[in-house]
Amino acid sequence: MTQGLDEIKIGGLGARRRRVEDNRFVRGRGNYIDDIVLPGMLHVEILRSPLAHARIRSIDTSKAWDIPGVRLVLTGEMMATRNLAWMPTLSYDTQAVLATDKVRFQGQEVACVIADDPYIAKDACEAIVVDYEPLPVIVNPTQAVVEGAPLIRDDKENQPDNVIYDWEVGDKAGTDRAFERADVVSKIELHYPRSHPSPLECCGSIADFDRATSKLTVYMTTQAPHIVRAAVALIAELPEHMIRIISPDLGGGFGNKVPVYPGYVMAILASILTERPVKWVEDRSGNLISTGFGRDVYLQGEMALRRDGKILGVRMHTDADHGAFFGDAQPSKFKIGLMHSAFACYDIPAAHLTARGVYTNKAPGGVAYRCSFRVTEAMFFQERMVQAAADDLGIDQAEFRRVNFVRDDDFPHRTAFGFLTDSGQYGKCLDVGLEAVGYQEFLKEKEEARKRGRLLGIGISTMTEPLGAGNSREFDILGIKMFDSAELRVHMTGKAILRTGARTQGQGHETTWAQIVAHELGLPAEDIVVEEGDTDTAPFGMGTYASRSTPVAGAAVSMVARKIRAKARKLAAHLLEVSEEDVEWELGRFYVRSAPDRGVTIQECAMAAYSNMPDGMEPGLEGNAYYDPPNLTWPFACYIVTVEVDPQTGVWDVLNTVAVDDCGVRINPMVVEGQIMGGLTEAYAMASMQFITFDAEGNCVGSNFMDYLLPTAWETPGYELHEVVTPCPHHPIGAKGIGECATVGGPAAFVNAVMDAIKDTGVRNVDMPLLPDRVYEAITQRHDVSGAPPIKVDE
Ligand code: MCN
Ligand code: CUN
Repeated sequence: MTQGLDEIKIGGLGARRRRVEDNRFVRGRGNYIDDIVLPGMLHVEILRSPLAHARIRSIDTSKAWDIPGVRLVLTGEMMATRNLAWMPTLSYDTQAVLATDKVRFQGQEVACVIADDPYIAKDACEAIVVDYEPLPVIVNPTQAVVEGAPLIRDDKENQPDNVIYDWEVGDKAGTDRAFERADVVSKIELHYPRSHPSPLECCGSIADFDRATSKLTVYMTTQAPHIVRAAVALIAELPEHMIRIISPDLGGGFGNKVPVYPGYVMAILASILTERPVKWVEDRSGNLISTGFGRDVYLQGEMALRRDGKILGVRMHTDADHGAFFGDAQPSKFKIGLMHSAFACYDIPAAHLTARGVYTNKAPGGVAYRCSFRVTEAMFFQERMVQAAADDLGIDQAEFRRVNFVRDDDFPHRTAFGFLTDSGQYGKCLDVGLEAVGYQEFLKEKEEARKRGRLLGIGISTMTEPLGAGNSREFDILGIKMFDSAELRVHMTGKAILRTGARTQGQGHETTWAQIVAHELGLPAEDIVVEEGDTDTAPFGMGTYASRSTPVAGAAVSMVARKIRAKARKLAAHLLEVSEEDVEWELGRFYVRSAPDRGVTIQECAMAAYSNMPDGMEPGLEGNAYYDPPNLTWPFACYIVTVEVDPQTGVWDVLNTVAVDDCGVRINPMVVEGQIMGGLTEAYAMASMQFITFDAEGNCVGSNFMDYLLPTAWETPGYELHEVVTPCPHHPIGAKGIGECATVGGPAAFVNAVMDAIKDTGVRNVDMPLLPDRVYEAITQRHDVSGAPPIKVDE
């Protein structure tokens, strides 16, 4: 008879446990960067460039210095004396901290003021006089490569043009042959517009250099505190043990808090120079205009098709607009990130991708916003291409996908671009989705409606995406390998503290990691406190992005708990006076195999570790684990959206959204569902309303929440969620990542639905956001509508 614990009751794997961090968040008791006030703290404000491209003739800061309360005014020239005017980026480029020679995008940092309060600093910024000589501006890749285009990066040697890279992957010859054999070739051109993570909390930091101890403590809104410490140690050559990075509660990250921004560097230098703590908190326009954006990629896609629906080959060419500095925060050796994860869920004989990256006069960024390093673009392009191909063949879009899916018995599967996928039930997910949305009935309803002049549409998006960078063989940042870690300390009363190298930004790690420990050790989840984000206390880890926490740090949590259980087993054998081989485990308890009633709880083992250990055993019950995943995890998703488009106005309403997600074993189904709903909302926002672009002068249009809209509960459609569980074969508890799936796969479902509704017009594409006027133009003018900048502004 078992006496093991009920796993759900103790908050283990699968429990819909309420998020413990919400105890403070919903009460307004979070501890965010702006809540932290240190004695004697000064404040930084940044002066930003009004022009997108201009030579700096001179900067006069004298009036700013005269304002009472101003402690320091920094310019690029002064940063240069400390060798800090430029900083390296994670993509082996350089980025200006404060401009010296030229400004290269609107909003670029030109000078900063450090003062007693932020208002004085702001006023003083306005007293700085900068003499600019305007230069011609580039806002899209076409302009960047025309003959005679102005050279943006004239600071660099060996950079004769605006091209950052030309890169390719796949089998060119095989793909060419596939196109020769094709019955039908389907083509489409798309632009995935610039989009912005816009977490509710903007970026900020407090640098606190203590001259007496030589210790530099930096509180900072970062998703990856250890990488920042490593970067400061390796690049600024400060001793690593004298640097402490603390990432306090984060008000969302969504990728925006991965890059290192000039403001952080300014605050650090200012603190060293003034010997006072220095705080920098960014305002909303500063965030939208200058920090890491997502996408801004163009696609020319082609598919070679057999008449019966089989895909024979895929050709993709992408042009990526990186802005003025190549600052992609991505750890792979692939120039265009994981773009070539496209088509991983389809069984395709040959594929070839070429990618070009260019400099433009826009803020740098490129791989931030719930993206897993350009997987968002990859899956959007993939699913838009798939729908166009099904239409070109006149085949049902669901059937077309089914015909081409990798089959359940075909794993592990090597994709046409070389990734190894390991598990999934793609057809089943699609079936669940079609059933839930009432596919056949909807098609009939759509036909009926059409006869009465109403435009209904249905969009499908199915995809498997690579989540969880590393492994360390293929992924590194500045040479540091992509593994992660966990450290577990079980106290004598059986309560415990767990620390990991990840950094939650709202994903719920404080709740879910405790559930993994509960699953492995039978300690109730509420007895485990989880702490992340302080480099002085947390074990080394690469942080949270690319939905890598569960695949990597989460796996480390399992592994460290198993180490603890192995030691506890020895303690149990000692307490039960039997040999270790005679001890069995059930959740929360060891017992004697031949006498199951004789047992000890995990808590009794913990007490023994401090009070009654066997001779020769090291006291205490704690350990750590570093986990290097053998592969990425490959969750699968099927999103289906139905819409009605008003032909009189171009306004479209979502009728129904069905999501079927397979992220393997779910640690906390409620947290997973929250991730999916949030992700779908971001997908809907990008597809329908989020507008940030540039005019011909390089003015950023939409760097405020009047234009760049965040959907509230009022606009957000309802979602119907379903699940399929295909455990990950190489993860200790079978989990796959989920944090980005719906943002990655969602947009194509919304756009496909609208395009399906207006298919009769012959329009192949309207670029996101599908604003009513764009849809209206497409319907009435019967042509594609591009969203590529520059936009025309009224005279
Ligand atoms: N989870 C689970 N079962 C699984 C997979 C995940 O219960 N099979 C839980 C995890 O325990 C975790 C959450 O779901 O609590 C997300 O896990 P995971 O997929 O591992 O993603 P990360 O924790 O690494 O989060 C990163 C991911 C990214 S890259 C972006 S961008 C994003 C996202 O998470 N930013 C977010 N979701 C966000 N959600 C919030 N609230 N705020 C952000 O800034
Ligand atoms: Cu690309 S955004 Mo998330 O990986 O932090």
